[in-house]
Amino acid sequence: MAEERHYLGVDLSTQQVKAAIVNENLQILHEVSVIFDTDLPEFRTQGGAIVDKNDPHIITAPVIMWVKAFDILMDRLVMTGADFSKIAALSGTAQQHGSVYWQNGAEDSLKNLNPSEFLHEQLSHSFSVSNSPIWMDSSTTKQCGELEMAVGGAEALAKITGSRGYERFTGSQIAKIYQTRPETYKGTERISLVSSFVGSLFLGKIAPIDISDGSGMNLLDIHTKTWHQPLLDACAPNLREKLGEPVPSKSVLGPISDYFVERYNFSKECQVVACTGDNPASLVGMRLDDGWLAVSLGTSDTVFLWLSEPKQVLDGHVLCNPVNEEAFMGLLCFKNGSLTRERVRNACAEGSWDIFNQLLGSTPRGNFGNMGLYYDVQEILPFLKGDFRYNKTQRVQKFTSLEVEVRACVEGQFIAKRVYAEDFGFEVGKGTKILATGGASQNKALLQVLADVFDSSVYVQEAANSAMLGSAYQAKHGLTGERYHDIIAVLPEPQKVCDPYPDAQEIYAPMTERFRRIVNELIEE
Ligand code: 5FX
Repeated sequence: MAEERHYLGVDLSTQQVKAAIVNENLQILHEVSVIFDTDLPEFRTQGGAIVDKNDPHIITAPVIMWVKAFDILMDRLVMTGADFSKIAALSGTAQQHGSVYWQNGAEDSLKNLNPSEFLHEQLSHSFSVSNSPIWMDSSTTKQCGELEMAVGGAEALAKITGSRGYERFTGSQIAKIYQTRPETYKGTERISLVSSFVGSLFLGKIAPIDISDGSGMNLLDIHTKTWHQPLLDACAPNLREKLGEPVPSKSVLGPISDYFVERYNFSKECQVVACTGDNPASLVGMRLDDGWLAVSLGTSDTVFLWLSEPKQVLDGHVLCNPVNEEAFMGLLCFKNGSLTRERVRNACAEGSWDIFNQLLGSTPRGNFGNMGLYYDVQEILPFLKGDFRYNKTQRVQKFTSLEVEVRACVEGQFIAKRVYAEDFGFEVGKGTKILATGGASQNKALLQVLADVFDSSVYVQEAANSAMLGSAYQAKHGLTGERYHDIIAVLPEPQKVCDPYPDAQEIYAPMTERFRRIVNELIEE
């Protein structure tokens, strides 16, 4: 092993697979990506996914496309001049919830890979299900009901696994495969999550599932960090053997397989650290810690919380924390993010963010008592679709001015995040800090509203590709056993961009309560 130690992180996300090599100071040395739609057009995916022609709820991705992308990814790293012999450890991350079905005999193929051939040539017969169900699939409502029933209802399932039954979660997906294709299930030697599938390719044998990504399956007891047998039984027979036992997220799984040593000149000592889901890896990449709440403002908006206790909620998810086994993380997904903000910008501000920000700045905090909820597509939190506008006293069809509409949209989106974050136990204005990431975190006018709604200072940091970088940091964390805080201490501090105004809590506390009442009424309707 050369003296200078490098770390590799790989992220198999929905639309692409990316990799970065970082040095001991976590500075990026090499970065490459392979985009499924354009680099592998023969698989005819759209955004990396295939929507079933007969049932749009069924959404999959060809597993062999992922393997082929992996071959290309490694070659692209070679082209950048990467010296694999310096990589001391690697880890991976992937879109959560998706599942990979290894055919009987697949592990033998993984153990006996010929270094002079591509992976995709050698693994083309290793999968019993050629199109893997992914997180966008929503075809398993029946199986979700069955899982909830097996433990006494949605609340009981949420208490055990951190989430009520969600269609995209892996348990119901496996149950559907067993119910609809029993012979395929029987011919399946092992089942991986997409993240542990990435680990398996590097390890040359089936890698265990880590507890953080495992908690996105509706099968893991997040308190004991072991599979919950009644839930396994409710899914399919012999599932424990097919899944293998889950491991802590920073576990060292063993040395990289000879295939990579011989083909790419990796050191024989390079260690594979357990791979995890993209949201847990993002928590690592964003350096989230106790007292912070991260808000990612993208196509969909996501809120991440560091939880010391496993708060029980019916909406949102509690996952095992990838860096601290005692802790948890809260995850809230909002489908209507940037596209909804853009729709209101186009309708009210001639499609210009400058005009949008001027309009936002010309209305007072609290918007004269007006409030709006805007959902272009079926929202998860709350479960609503459509536009809902309220003046000081009642529901209205339209607001009196464009600027009121603009502020209503932004305030409504952030108040919703506050409501669900509070349900997780987040206390606004108690010295907690907000880390804003994602495309819209460039817009300071939006961040000021975020600071006011949460009565907290807002910070930003360069967190592009936080999941991929998080997996590289996790490789170092797993290998060295150093404290997470010491590992990330070399990274630049987040920068404060806004403080809340002194009257923020006075204005937004009552609006938060009003939002809750409005949502309850709308849901009852
Ligand atoms: C989280 O629960 C999700 O379903 C998504 O964020 C996927 O992880 C995206 F890859």
